[in-house]
Amino acid sequence: MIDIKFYKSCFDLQSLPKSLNKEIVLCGRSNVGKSSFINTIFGVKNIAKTSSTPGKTRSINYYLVKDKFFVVDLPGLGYAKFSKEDREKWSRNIKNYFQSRENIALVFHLIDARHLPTIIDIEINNILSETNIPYIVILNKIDKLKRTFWNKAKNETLKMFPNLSFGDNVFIFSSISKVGKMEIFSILQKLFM
Ligand SMILES: Nc1nc2c(ncn2[C@@H]2O[C@H](COP(=O)(O)OP(=O)(O)OP(=O)(O)O)[C@@H](O)[C@H]2O)c(=O)[nH]1
Ligand SMILES: [Mg+2]
Repeated sequence: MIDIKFYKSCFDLQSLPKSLNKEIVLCGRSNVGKSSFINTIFGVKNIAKTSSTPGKTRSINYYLVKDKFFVVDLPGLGYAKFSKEDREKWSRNIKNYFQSRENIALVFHLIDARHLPTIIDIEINNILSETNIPYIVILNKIDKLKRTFWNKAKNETLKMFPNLSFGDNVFIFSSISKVGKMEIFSILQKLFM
């Protein structure tokens, strides 16, 4: 188990902690498994609260790892009912976040491996590719796909985001089967630990 502590929850961009530490940021649609990803990677049971109801994480939650770097769980956009206005507001906030935080070292963008990237995913990818922040796309919940469909999921993602490459900045992952955990963990280890 890695030394990880809850640090702070913020409900607006004004109350963010000073960006003293390097940050790893989790983003993606609501319910895609961001909070579970944190628990899985750091080998903790439920430090990041998860829920089968979309919209569990409503605040920006900071976790401090080894007293050295932040892991940041961004709220996802609830996928059931959202208006164009909701999406625009959410997208502005996310953009603001990425542009204003100086110490973001890496962003994980989680996508549901079972579906084509959604409009929200395309939006996130656009925002990220306009910044200089390194980011990794995670095809999550791969346990829900039969192995024979894994290549299809990878290829469809790469078709939509041709600037990315598998094994470099695209990985498959599952919090259930732990596929991909070692690969991601070793990336983090090289960067931070
Ligand atoms: N099968 C499967 N289920 C998963 C996986 N990761 C998360 N889940 C489930 O998906 C649901 C949502 O997980 P969360 O980790 O709460 O998702 P989130 O992205 O943090 O959601 P919000 O906080 O609402 O944005 C929960 O029921 C999890 O148990 C996975 O890899 N495989
Ligand atoms: Mg969450």
